[in-house]
Amino acid sequence: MSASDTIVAAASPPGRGAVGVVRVSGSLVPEVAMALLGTLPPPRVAHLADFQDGEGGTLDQGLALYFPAPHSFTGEDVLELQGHGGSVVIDLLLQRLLALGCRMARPGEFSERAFLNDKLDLAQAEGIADLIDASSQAAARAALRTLRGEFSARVAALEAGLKQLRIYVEAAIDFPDEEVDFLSDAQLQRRLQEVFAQFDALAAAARQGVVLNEGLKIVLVGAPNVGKSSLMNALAGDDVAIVTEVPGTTRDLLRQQIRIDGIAMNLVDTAGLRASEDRVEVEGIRRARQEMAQADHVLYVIEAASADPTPQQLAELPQGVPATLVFNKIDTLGRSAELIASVTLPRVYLSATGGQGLDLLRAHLKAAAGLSDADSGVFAARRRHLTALGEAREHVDAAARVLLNQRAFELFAEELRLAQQSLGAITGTFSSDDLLGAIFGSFCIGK
Ligand SMILES: Nc1nc2c(ncn2[C@@H]2O[C@H](COP(=O)(O)OP(=O)(O)OP(=O)(O)O)[C@@H](O)[C@H]2O)c(=O)[nH]1
Ligand SMILES: [Mg+2]
Repeated sequence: MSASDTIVAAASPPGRGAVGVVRVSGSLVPEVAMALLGTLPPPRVAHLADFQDGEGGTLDQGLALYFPAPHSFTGEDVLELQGHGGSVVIDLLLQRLLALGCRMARPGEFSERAFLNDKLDLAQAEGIADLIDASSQAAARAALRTLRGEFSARVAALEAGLKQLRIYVEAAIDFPDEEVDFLSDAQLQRRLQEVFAQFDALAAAARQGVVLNEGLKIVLVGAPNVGKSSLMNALAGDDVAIVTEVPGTTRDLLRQQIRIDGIAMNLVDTAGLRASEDRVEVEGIRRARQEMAQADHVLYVIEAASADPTPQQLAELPQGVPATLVFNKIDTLGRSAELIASVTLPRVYLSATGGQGLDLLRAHLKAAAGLSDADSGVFAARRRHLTALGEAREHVDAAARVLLNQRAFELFAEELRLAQQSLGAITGTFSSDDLLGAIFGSFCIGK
């Protein structure tokens, strides 16, 4: 499969519709247009034509749009055919185009070509997929901002800041006699602080973008029988998990997506944590721990009648992941529902089966998502972007350390170079074929 192949795919969804759109991209486009339409339509003008079957017959009648390279979505010659939206009609058209030398496009291949031809960068291409997959208006608006390059522009600003810093320090390498002056230069310190502030602001914005895009991963953990599965069912409003009075009921991870005011929450129910000899249960507990470590938020469920968890029990919670203590089964105590949010480890008192306090938990989770109500300025982002930002920041951290502690200018410059490389992974300046394959492979066909 080469990028010089001419590719074709239906751009409209399968099934019946008023209009079916087929797109062709590549160097064969003029030839294909001549054979199919009997003419090469004027550039960028809707042209009504018969789609010819090559044996004197007509497959369909519709509009043809010709976008000559490089002024097209992919940057190549593109022909867009708008025919009638029936699956047989579209199939016939695709067969004809394949017979004319085109091949079927892989998922995301049009966008991939647009990326390879510098029509958009990687973050923008991901914005396209996120716009198509958007499950709320806020998510769609955020994806559009990314598609328009707002995220990329912020990354570019950060890259420019790093470059300035590097130039500044490279001057020091070139004029070693002035080393001391450079080091004592308060400006350098100030510049470093500015870069860190830029990093933090961008990471915070990107984190909101990830939440809008992918939702929050919320993992329910706790001892057996405390009511984790009951809580999962109550939040989901459905009997997704098996509930019994037998401790150790749940072994597999159970996943269910819910929405709280449009924000996706990906709930994961897990096996109760305890020392067990049972092989199946031990594996379940291992998975529960693994899942907990990757959570955006952990709900640590305990029974309202039991004492507060011991420091030893709390030590099981992963470092750096926000957690909430959920005191379940308040109905057995006749206690009223309550949310205590303004503490390091917030508490919710509720009853999963009775329903008291569930609204408090929902409100708490929504607040934990950290999305400001006015979503202005939020752009869609993905977890891989956050990872890349984190890596880049670590390199800048390391750069600052070697400079201030060891005066090692070469190491400093090297760390900055690595930081820039990490940032480049967001927009695709530095990206492996594997990464590109994974990203574009998740797109829909025809996009
Ligand atoms: N009274 C009362 N009982 C509850 C409540 N929530 C759960 N239960 C009961 O507690 C028992 C255990 O519930 P599960 O949801 O299976 O508990 P779990 O934490 O998932 O248990 P494992 O999967 O074994 O770890 C069941 O008999 C539930 O009906 C509640 O709010 N009030
Ligand atoms: Mg369970």
